[in-house]
Amino acid sequence: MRERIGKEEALELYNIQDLNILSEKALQIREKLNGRTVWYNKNFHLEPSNVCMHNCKFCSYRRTSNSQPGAWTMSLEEVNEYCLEKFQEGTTEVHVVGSVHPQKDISYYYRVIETIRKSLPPSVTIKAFSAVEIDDMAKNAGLEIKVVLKELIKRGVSALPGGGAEIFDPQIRAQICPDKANAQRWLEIHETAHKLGMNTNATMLFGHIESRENRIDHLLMLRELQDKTGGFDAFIPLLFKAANNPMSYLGEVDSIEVLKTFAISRIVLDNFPHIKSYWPMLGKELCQLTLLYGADDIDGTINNSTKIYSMAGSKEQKPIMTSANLKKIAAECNMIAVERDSFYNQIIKK
Ligand code: V47
Repeated sequence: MRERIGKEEALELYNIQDLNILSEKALQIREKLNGRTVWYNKNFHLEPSNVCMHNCKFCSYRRTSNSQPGAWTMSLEEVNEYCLEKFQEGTTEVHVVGSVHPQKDISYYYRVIETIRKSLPPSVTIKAFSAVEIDDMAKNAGLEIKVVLKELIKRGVSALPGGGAEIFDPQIRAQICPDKANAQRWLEIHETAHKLGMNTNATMLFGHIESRENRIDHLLMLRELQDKTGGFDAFIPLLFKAANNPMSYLGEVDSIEVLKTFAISRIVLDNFPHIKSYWPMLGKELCQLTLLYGADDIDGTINNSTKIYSMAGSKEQKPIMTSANLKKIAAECNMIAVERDSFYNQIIKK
C-alpha cells in the first residue's frame, strides 16, 4: 500500500520544477479512482440575491443593499420564472448559492427551496446553500444546524455545495472574510450534513494572501473529516479572480501555480473520490489542462446562470456549454466525458 503523504512532503511537492512529475503522480491516483472518465452534469445555478451582510474582501459580487447599483434579490415569483427559463431537457441539478441577505430570515430561504421544488421536475436534484449561509440561517433563527438541515431536506435539498471554506487558517480568514463562519463551524456543518446522509463538496479559495502551507493545512483538515465521515464527493480548488474587489491589487497567480495546486490536491486528498475543475472560473483552456493534473470532473453545462466569476473578471462572461463542448474538452485529452447525476451515477440514455 502507498504511504499516505504528510504535511512536509506535500509542501515539498510545490518545489518540483518538472511539472511532468507532478502530472504523472496525480494522474496515477486519478486513473485508479476514475479511469479515463471526465464527469460532467447538466445543471444550472440559481443565485437568489447578491445583497449580503458579510464583507468578504475577495468578493466582486456582493452589494450592501437593494438600492446599490447591480444589486438583485429575487421574489419567489422570479425564482419560479428563472427556474423555468434555465431548465432544459435533461437538466439534473440546480445549484443554489447566493448571499446572506440582511433583511431575509430563514422562512425566505425555505420558501425559495419550496418554489424550486414546485417549478422543476422531481428528478432534478437541489444542491443548496453553502455552510456559511446555513450558519447564518441557523443563528438568526436560534436553531441548531441539525434542525435547519432537516428542514431543508424535508423541502427537497439533497446535497450541499462546497462554498464558504475559503482558507481555514484563522489569521488569513481574519483578513479576507473576518465576519463569517470559521473553519470549525464550516467543518461542523458538513459533518452534520454527512451524518444526516447528505453528500457535500468542499472548496478552497487559493492564489491570494495565503501561503502554500496554509493550503496544505486546509487540505489536511478536509482529509481528516473525510476519514471520519466519507461524506465528501468532490474537492474544488477555486482560483482567486482579481477584478472588481477589495483584493484586486493582488493580481492573479500564474497557471503553473494553478496546475501544481490541482495536482497536489489530488495527491493529498487520497480519500476524496473527485477533484472538480470549475470552468466558469478557470476558463475552458485552463480547465482542460487541469484534467492532466488530477481533475476528473468539469462541473456542467451551467446555461449562463452564474455571475460570481464573471463579475470577478473571468473570461467566461456568459458561461454556457453543451454536452458536445464538454465531450470535446475531454476527448482532446484522450479522455472520455461521462454524464452523471449529482451523486456520480452515470446517466444512461434510454
Ligand atoms: O465560497 C467568491 C468563491 C465560492 C471569488 O460545490 C471566488 O460544486 C474566486 O463554492 N475569485 C462560491 N473565487 C462558489 C462555490 C462553488 C463553485 C462551483 C462548484 C461548487 C460545488 C461550489 O466562490 C465562495 C468563494 O470561495 N469566490 N469570489 C473570486 N473573486
